[in-house]
Amino acid sequence: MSDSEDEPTLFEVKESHLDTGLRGIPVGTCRTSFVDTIKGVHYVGYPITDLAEMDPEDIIFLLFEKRLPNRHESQEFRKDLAARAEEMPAGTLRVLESLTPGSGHPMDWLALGIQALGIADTTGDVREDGLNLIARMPELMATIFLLRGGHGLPEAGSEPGRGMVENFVHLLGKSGADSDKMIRVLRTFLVLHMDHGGGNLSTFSGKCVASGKASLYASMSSAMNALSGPLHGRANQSCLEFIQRIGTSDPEKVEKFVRSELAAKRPVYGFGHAVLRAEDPRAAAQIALGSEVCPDDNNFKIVKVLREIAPKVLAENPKISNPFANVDVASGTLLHAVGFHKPEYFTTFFGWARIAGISAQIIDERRARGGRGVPIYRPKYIGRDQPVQRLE
Ligand code: NMX
Ligand code: MLT
Repeated sequence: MSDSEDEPTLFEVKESHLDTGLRGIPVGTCRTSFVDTIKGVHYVGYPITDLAEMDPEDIIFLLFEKRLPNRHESQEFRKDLAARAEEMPAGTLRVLESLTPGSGHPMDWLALGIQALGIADTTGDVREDGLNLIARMPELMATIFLLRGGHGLPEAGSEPGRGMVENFVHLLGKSGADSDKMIRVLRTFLVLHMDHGGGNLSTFSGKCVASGKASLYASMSSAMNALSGPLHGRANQSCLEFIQRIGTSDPEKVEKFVRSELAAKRPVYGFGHAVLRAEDPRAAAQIALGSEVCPDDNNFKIVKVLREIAPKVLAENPKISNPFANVDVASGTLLHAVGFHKPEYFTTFFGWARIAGISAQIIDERRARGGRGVPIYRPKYIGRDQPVQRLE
């Protein structure tokens, strides 16, 4: 690659940028979304809060096609997804059934389930594979929830025509008023979590793996493993556990708790961000939804107090770049309030959502350079503390 003198300099890499997790260093372009440090994520130019109440299927169409569907396209897209959600491959089910109920983290089951689906299903065309995986996610998710919980395979037959979230809730065997709230919260959860630019850890990891021309399923399985860490996707689990440990919405006690966590060198989950420098609009959207679906929930009351107090305490430490609430501050509380009582499952919802954005970005990267794809990722690491030496 040759440098041209009239090209603008986007970023000057200094010694101090080394070993900072590539923080702020531009590495490529993204067509599905961008993150404004103050206004948060925009999907194909739309601020996330404008989209929060829309059908998840329409947002997947947006990320894939770079425009919202008209009514006819929306219906056809839903039919296409439903047609792709045919019976789960028997081999995938056997792999999941061979795991011991209750053991391992649900994110491990998800990464493994995706990899097992890939063994049965890979076509080699990343767009086809992405859409097939998206279509199968409701049944894969329900299968993981039920098998891991020791309940066997879903008894209700899959009905993909209901819609993705609706089918998942149906497969779990839920119905009536309780399932309506679950559906309401999950639909918004999926839309809010689908994409967050190209540099978040799970998306970046998935795209790295895909750049070596690995399959969509292998790339996505890697992305799910990247998402599983508590500083990234698993913060939604840790945040609810944190809130449950606080146990009170008394502001003084909440402040004391936050200070004691910091003193113990533990993260204050649900706060801080690598890129954002204001409260995440996805946090505000979920708190607004909580005021509608679970205003009297104890955890939700704690979230509201924490949202006010934690930023003030975190801001006392000048090292912390962003003391404000992030996407994970209320998501676990909402999931818990509508009936998902085991926090360890929460990150699988994040993963389910993110599959749409990561697939769309992998497809875009494969189409680059006239279909040759973005070259294999290969950043430079500078050797340190290893003078050349020879064997005696
Ligand atoms: N609680 C305690 N310490 C924090 C927090 C926080 N919420 N936020 C930042 N810090 C620390 C951070 O660990 C770092 O310490 P050190 O120099 O010892 O490594 C220092 O402040 C500077 O960090 P920043 O530059 O502000 O943030 P960075 O980009 O390194 O990390 C997060 C971003 C999101 C990993 C960090 O804010 C964090 O650990 N937050 C709590 C966990 C969380 O909620 N993660 C979810 C993020 C969203 N997601 O879903 O991915
Ligand atoms: C995300 O949605 O992936 C998180 O906010 C983390 C990030 O963008 O780095």
